[in-house]
Amino acid sequence: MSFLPLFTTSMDQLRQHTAEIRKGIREANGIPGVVVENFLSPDECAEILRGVYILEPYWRRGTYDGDFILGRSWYTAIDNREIMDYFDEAPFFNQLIHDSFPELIEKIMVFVRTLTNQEEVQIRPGWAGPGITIFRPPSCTAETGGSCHIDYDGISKRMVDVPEGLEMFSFMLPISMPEDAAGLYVWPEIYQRFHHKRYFDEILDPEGERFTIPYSVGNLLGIHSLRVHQIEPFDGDIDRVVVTFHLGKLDGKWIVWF
Ligand SMILES: O=C(O)CCC(=O)C(=O)O
Ligand SMILES: [Fe+2]
Repeated sequence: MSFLPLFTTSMDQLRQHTAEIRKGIREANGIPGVVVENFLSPDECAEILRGVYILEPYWRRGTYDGDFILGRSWYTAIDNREIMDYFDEAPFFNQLIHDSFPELIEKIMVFVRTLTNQEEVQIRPGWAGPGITIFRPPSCTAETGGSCHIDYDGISKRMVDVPEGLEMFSFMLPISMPEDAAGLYVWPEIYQRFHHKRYFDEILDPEGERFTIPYSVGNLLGIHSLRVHQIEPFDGDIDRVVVTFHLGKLDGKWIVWF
């Protein structure tokens, strides 16, 4: 198989490898993903998880029954026809998440500044920043896995269709994981190699060999946003809770959103 193994690093080592990582995860058949080990400690994850449950009254529904979001995400806004709500609620949720998890947000911003070699990286103006997804079994997502998709959230159709040079990455930071699987399937090819049925509500049917990226609580995983991927099905009764955000260079500026 021509797919390279994951690129594993730590926050201490990240600075030395930023160019290699950004180039490698952009390439078809390149690095399938980068993992920053021990991005959060088990105690930090447990503390965040407690906060997520305290904030349950603020959860919004995800795409399928049993899927929830603390914060806002563009794809659920599209799926649930809540685009106006997304922009109305983004400032509130950005503040809530910042106030509830200040160290988490600080760590994420240090990480994105380091990866991009920028002194300042902002949340995309008007948009929602990092959010927290909660997938609660039993559910469709647990049983069959997520949809097989790319993250074209908040970028133009042209960027999706002509992705050469597109620097956009999706990051997933698991803070609670079911015992039985729940990682991510990824495929070697990136999106342009696949058939495009509809711009939104894409169902992709990749042909290449699938690669499984196991999730580990506290390890941050990044993939190119246009790499085809899918949540692995999972079992048991533990919620699958993941902090998620996109990092992209749009109009020459690095920004974060979800
Ligand atoms: O939760 C995950 O592991 C990935 C979710 C995902 O693919 C997404 O939010 O676009
Ligand atoms: Fe995704």
